[in-house]
Amino acid sequence: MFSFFRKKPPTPPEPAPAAPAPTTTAAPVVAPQAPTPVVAAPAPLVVVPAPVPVAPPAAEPRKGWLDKLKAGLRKTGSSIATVFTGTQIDDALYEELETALLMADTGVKATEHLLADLKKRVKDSKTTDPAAVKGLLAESIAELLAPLQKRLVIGEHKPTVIMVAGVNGAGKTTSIGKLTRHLANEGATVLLAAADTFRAAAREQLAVWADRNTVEIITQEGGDPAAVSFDAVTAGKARGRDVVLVDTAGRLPTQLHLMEELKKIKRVVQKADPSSPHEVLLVIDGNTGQNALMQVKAFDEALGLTGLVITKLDGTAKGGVICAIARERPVPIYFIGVGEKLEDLETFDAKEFAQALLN
Ligand SMILES: Nc1nc2c(ncn2[C@@H]2O[C@H](COP(=O)(O)OP(=O)(O)O)[C@@H](O)[C@H]2O)c(=O)[nH]1
Ligand SMILES: [Mg+2]
Repeated sequence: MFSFFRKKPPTPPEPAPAAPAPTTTAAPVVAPQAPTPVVAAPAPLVVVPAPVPVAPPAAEPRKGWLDKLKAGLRKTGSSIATVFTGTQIDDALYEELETALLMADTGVKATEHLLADLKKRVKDSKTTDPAAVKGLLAESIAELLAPLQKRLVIGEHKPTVIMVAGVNGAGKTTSIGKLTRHLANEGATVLLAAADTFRAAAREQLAVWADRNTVEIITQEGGDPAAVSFDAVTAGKARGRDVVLVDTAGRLPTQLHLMEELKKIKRVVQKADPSSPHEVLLVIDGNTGQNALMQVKAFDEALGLTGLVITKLDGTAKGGVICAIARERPVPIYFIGVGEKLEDLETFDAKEFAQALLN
């Protein structure tokens, strides 16, 4: 297993906050309850920077991942790559490339940018070989995507509160499950808030993914999602958990009352911990195409997104939308998913993605 997160050494303890007023009378269900230690560990007097490797220590897992990513992006990339199989670099090549990029949901603005940038690169390199142009395009895409490459940091706040939003079926719960396992494997204690209170199955789905020994779930069937989130953050603080992950119900940005509900969750979480939520993630289905950009804009305006998780990049023909996001609403991509298994979620690497796309 390779490191997924960047851990910051804990900050010195803050003064104890005043106990917040409960927002709900119904008691939350806590399941399963981890045994409470009899004696709490004393806070370290000297803070030593945690020697956690940021770079993946093993090359092998990353290679396996890269193969999966390449296979997943084949549908998006193959039509772009065929543009470079001819013998000449001419207007026809650029026109074909424009069409291929647009078909891959790269969007007009990012397509225009990539074409102009590529022409400049071709001119500067003085190449006459179409195959070399493919390499230049990969460089151009990698440069466009570079600002989106960012690591999720945990350990700066205790708990690090991460709110997760998105439309129905985007892969929120699955991604939270995968993240939870990775966090637990790295020794972080996780508390999940099942704020998708509409569906009983949502909690069970989370529980299946969670490592039952190290993960607790705060849930309340049919309850108020904001109240559940409040209880989870309060419990996370009281129990000294490293991360609180808030799973919310799916919603479309056009469902204004549901977007208001999300804003309320964020406000109420802030009451439980004024520095939180530390991360607000939007999970996007990689097959969504141009609509993904609209989702990023709408959720960003409502919540102020700090990061994205792009799922289902296995077999999508619309992977170009990441370029559109980079050009028009550059919210960092923390993770990308290429399947339903635990190992099918990885950190986003701009260069790797660009190369996988054009391979
Ligand atoms: N192929 C594929 N399926 C995924 C991926 N991530 C999630 N899924 C599937 O998408 C479906 C919806 O996921 P879920 O987490 O319930 O979505 P939610 O409604 O946003 O919580 C499930 O069948 C998942 O197994 C992925 O990266 N690739
Ligand atoms: Mg869900």
